[in-house]
Amino acid sequence: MRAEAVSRVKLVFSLLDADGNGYLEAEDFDLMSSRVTAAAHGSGAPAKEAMRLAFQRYWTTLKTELDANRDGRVSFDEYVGCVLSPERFDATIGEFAEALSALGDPDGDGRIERALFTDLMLAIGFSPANIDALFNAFGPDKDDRITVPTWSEGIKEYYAPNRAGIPGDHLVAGVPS
Ligand SMILES: [Ca+2]
Ligand SMILES: [Ca+2]
Repeated sequence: MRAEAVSRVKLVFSLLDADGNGYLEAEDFDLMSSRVTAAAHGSGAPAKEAMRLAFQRYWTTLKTELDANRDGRVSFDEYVGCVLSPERFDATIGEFAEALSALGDPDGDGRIERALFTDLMLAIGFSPANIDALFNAFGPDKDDRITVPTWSEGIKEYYAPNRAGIPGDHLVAGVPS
């Protein structure tokens, strides 16, 4: 497992842990799900519902895989072990990536504008400069748009334990760990 991959998921853990108590709980996912769907301008109810279900599955997978003592919470060490294990997390993150990238393309033309991408990523909690750097690394077209698969694949790659030097690393740059 690469240090870069650990840094990437450490950042996501800190963003998901909305109340900052050092553990992920069901409430953290409810809160994040509400924030992201509220930022999904132009998306219809089915796309938002798919996002809500994807957040729910993200949490259910963690809980099922990790919470052996059923105390309803997941620590960072437990989290890393699960999300950076493709055999445990691939299907879950795949569904999540499809749902989130779909919110970026409410008009269904397959392209995602920077403004909406930024709003969705701000809702998750990433910083503006990091979001911009990531969008640039995705190679936007002349109209400053990226494709839906570019984002979706980028999300899955973010959780790949052995990848480094990828666009997703721009989200971590300059963030205190
Ligand atoms: Ca928490
Ligand atoms: Ca579009």
